[in-house]
Amino acid sequence: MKICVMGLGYIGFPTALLLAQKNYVVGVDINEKKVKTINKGNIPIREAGIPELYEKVRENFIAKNDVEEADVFIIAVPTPLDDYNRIADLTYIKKATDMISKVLEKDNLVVLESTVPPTTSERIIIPRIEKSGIKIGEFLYAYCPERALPGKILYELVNNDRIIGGIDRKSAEKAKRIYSTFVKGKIFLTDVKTAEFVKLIENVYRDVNIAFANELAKIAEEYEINIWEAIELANKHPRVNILKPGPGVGGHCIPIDPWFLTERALNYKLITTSRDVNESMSNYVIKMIRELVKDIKNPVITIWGVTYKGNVSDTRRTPALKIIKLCEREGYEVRCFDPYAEEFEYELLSLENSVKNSDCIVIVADHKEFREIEPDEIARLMRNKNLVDTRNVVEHRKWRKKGFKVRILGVRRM
Ligand code: SAJ
Repeated sequence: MKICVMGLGYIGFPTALLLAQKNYVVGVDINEKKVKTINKGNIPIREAGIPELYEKVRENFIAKNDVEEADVFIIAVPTPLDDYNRIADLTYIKKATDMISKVLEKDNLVVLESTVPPTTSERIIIPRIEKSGIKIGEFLYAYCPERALPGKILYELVNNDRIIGGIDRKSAEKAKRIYSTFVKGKIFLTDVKTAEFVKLIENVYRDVNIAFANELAKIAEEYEINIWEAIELANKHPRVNILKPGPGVGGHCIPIDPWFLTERALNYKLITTSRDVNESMSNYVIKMIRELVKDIKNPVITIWGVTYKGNVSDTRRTPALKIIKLCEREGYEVRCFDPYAEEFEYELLSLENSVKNSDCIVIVADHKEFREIEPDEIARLMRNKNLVDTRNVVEHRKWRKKGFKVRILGVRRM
């Protein structure tokens, strides 16, 4: 089977390689530099197992800037949020659809993987493809969302169960045959609109439950309870799984997908209120910092971890950015250190330079490396020894023994 995968991002590229194990795959991306880099064997994605898989399948895979005839087309391009209007930006999907329409033939299968508001396939994508003169039914269409966790993408693309929504039974079955060439998890079939809806509610479930944990953290501080201990104990209940509080919700999915779900809905309240709770966490973190440095002239604040979550290099929609900008609004000087981030709006310093003469370290992303840092070497370099831990990452007793004032999100006591 010849397959064109449109979009060689953190999902499209691994998916193309997995398909290339049993098919001939043309990976299509409008970014010429990315195409050249990939064909030279330089892998643009830092995910375990990708370089090895590329070496294994490179005979069956090539990256190109333009689409060509194929049996199957898979669209895995980004769907950003139009922040001002809070609606999905379908520009990239429409561009990919128009490229496919130029070469589409009867009996081809078109698969959409990108996250979209429910009914987008039937209202927008399929009619756009039909402008090619080939009507739905003459070509097949399915919606196959991914659910791979950044940091474990290859493993999860293979082992997670998968939902496939077909515009008709024939489309669903053909898409299932294609994905069965690499998916070891179970594959469940449904219709297109339900599959679009399922993808969104998986992520909105997470946003709402993170908001619940964040609200509990604030309430626990009022009662002077340690929220981390309380959640751990509550989760001993066989049917309770409260998530973790944090400085906010980042990444290019969880903070966005709620708006895709509500875009054409009328009856919602909890979903957008949860968004407000999660967005309010950066303000809460600023209050924690302000309390610690209020008697210091021209405080220097050190941000450890600028990625959107621990142990990944992605900084898209990271809560760290808003915290940094709010620190600057307070008149603080800000310095950043992150062992994973490759590019960021602010200069990324070495660990040592990030804390030299600093007055307060703020842990924002929960990188595992922060747990190993010895406080005594840090204490010697700092001007004032304050630590705000928004992720309950470090061993606080060790830091307090070295003279640090430690403020943990969800724990009132210093
Ligand atoms: N976060 C918390 N507390 C938690 C869990 C997460 O504050 O208990 C924060 C993280 O720090 C991060 C944000 O939420 O800033 C999102 O992180 P995440 O791990 O919840 O989600 P992603 O964006 O890395 O991946 C999610 C996953 N969806 C679900 O777990 C339901 C993944 O399976 C999806 O494939 C991915 O979104 C996507 O691309 O849709």
